[in-house]
Amino acid sequence: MKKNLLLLAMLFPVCYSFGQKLQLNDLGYYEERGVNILVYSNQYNGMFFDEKTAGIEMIHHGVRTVTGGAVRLQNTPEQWDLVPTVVSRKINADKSIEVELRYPDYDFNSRLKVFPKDAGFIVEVYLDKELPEKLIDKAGFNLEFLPSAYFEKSYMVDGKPNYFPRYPAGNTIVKPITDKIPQIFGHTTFDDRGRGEYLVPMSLATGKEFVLAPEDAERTVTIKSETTLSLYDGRNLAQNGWYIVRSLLPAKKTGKVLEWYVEPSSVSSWIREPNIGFSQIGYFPDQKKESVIELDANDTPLSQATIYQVNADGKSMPKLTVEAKVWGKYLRYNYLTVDFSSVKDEGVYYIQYGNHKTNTFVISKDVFKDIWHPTLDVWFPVQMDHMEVNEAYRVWHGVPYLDDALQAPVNEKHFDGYRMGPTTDTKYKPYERIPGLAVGGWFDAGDFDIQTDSHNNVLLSFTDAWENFKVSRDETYIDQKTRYVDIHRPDGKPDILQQIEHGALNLVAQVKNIGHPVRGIVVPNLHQYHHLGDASTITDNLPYNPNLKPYETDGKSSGTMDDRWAFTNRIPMLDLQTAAALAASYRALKDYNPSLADDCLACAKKLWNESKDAKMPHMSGMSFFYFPSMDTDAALQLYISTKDPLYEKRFESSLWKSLDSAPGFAMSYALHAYPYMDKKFQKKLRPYILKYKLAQDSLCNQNPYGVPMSNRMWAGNGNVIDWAITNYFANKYFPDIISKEYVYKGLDYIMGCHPYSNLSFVASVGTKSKKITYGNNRADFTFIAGGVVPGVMLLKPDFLENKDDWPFFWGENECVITPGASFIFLGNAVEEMSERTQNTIK
Ligand SMILES: [Ca+2]
Ligand SMILES: [Ca+2]
Ligand SMILES: [Ca+2]
Repeated sequence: MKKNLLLLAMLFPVCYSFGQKLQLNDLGYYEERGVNILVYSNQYNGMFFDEKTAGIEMIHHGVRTVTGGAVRLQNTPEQWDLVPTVVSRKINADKSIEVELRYPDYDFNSRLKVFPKDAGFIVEVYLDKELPEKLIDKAGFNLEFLPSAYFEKSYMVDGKPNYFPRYPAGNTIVKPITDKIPQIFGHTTFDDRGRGEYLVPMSLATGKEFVLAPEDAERTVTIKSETTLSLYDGRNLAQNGWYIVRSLLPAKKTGKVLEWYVEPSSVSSWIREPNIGFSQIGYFPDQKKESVIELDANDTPLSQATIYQVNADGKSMPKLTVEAKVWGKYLRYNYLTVDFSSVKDEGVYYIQYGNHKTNTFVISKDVFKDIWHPTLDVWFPVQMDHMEVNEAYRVWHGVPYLDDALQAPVNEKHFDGYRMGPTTDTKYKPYERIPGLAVGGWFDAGDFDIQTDSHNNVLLSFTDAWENFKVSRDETYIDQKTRYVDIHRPDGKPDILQQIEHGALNLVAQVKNIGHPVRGIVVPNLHQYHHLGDASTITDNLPYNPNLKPYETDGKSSGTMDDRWAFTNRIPMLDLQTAAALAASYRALKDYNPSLADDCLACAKKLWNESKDAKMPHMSGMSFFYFPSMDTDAALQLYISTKDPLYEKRFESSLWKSLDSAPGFAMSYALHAYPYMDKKFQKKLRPYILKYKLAQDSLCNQNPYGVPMSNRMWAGNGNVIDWAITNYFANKYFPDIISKEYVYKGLDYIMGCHPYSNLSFVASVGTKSKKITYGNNRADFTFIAGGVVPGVMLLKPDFLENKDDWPFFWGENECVITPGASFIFLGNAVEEMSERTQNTIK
């Protein structure tokens, strides 16, 4: 019987389920071959609001294509539109899942009930009270479809055919703002130029039966309802919008007010392609080489894999056939490992597993030679604030933010997580100009704010790279005087020192002009914040003048409140972290830019001394994580820079305490201190390294990749890189305890041996790498070379994801400066390690 079905499936590739129905599984979602329906396994997030990772969602033949099944208040909700809170979620005895949603602003509750029926499922919406007056013609049930999953595909509405638009060009209408459901905190994503208007996208089609992608058995979804269904294109309002199918909820009705029948196609023979993980930069001859193969739960594991070598004549020869060892199950997939460490000859190779063949990779003594170049040569220059950045024929951006910055007002809750408490903690009044801030710094991520704590991390990484490896590479022209950066153009100065200078300039300006470092400097308007394009057009670059009207200018100033705000609440732990970063920068800069170096050290000491009087942090000023051992690093960096034993004493007392309570973080400080400390310190550290090794070994046995993958809402590549760096130092000083492999496997993971796909997570590094990242050019579905993405993110309960056809998931694809700087260090570290190995062999 099974054989016959298989035959049928082969004869009729568009082959719908043979009566299998969605079944509720132990993890609390509905499942059938190739289809998973999640009902609020993931909820909306109160920090970033609509992240397109919540509500009723579907994983369709291995790809998450549907999200946001919820009662929503707009045709095409944007990130900062109101999201419902989940009052309750329960699984009923009849295996239906019921969720109560609430919009507190409107005292509006609704209930969704989902249950399997026939070859699909039913969604019902219940109201216990009539729809509030203000939500009539606004509240509806929405289901969102990933545009890239439906590009170049067709749809049918009540039998009438059409195709999905590749680029948004639907109709919109203008409405008075009084009619609008307010966005969070009263902000608006739309720049109405003072006209009191907003936009409403019109539907592309309406009907009672929709069939999406009837030609593609892995993507077909049929939706039927007695209530009118409308299709919208969310990209008309926001580039990260999705295709949305929606039904309005009726006025003056209670009880069951809406019912949809949704039928996703299910290919009964479907098996996800194996994901054969390996390092896309290839392997150093003497390192361990292990491929991790990720298999569908329905796939039958093969017992072996073969490594082929590709010769100059184009012919491939099998080099090694080796056992594919069963690792076991992790989350939803099964895993095999293939160890081909014995292949050591330099050459071009690929892995063949059954009918699946990977792209090629190299084995060479030079594999680590230049992996960090794109990040330092291209990615960091493009992130440079207050500069024009040119690359050959292309201008990445003009000079931004010449109008920096104004004092942020008190009691302000900003949409990017910044907060101001009841005081400014500065001598400035709200909205008063703070002078001297239009200098240095980097765009923190895919957005364009200055985030001080990530600057501190970058300065510490860069100084580390300079001191450990004397990174003298010069491929960037950087002139602070004319605010001009030119990529691929040497200027006789080491780029890493120029970058340290650029970061330090902004931090020193903060401390000098404000008195202390600030949490961040960021645009005040939401319609500026989501900017995509040339950074120099985010503001008008003219200082704000309250005597002029909005959009009015006298040529020197303007009446438009678009200057960035400095969020100035004083945070003692940020002070200490900045003291560490500036104390370190002093050493890197002291011969290169002595006066800035002196400023760095003076600022570091000032912050350190003032921290003695510090009280508890203003919680209002914090929304990111700071670690209690922050004074450890400040004390260490000040000690290395000044050799003052006072700092050493403080460092040691703080370090050993932290090593006992939170060894993970403190270990990195201990190893950084190692070369500067005496034999007694070095001896005392040894047992901690032994303990550290045991802890890492047990941590790394928890998943098949052998690295500490994190499973939070922001994926964990930064952790993996930092872990590999700590292991680099541990190997350097305690090679008998921590082997080089603890460094290599961290790098292998970043370079492609990871779940979901086998792309390198650093854009343009390795044979195949991320082609789509959440950078400031994400609307063009492209990347900035050298950007490091966050990696695989866990969608609860068991789905790891890193999309490469949709750039807008920041938790998966947003390149941030901190891991970028760490990657430059790691690249240099493995290069140094491989040279050490070669010298030993000689
Ligand atoms: Ca930011
Ligand atoms: Ca240079
Ligand atoms: Ca301005």
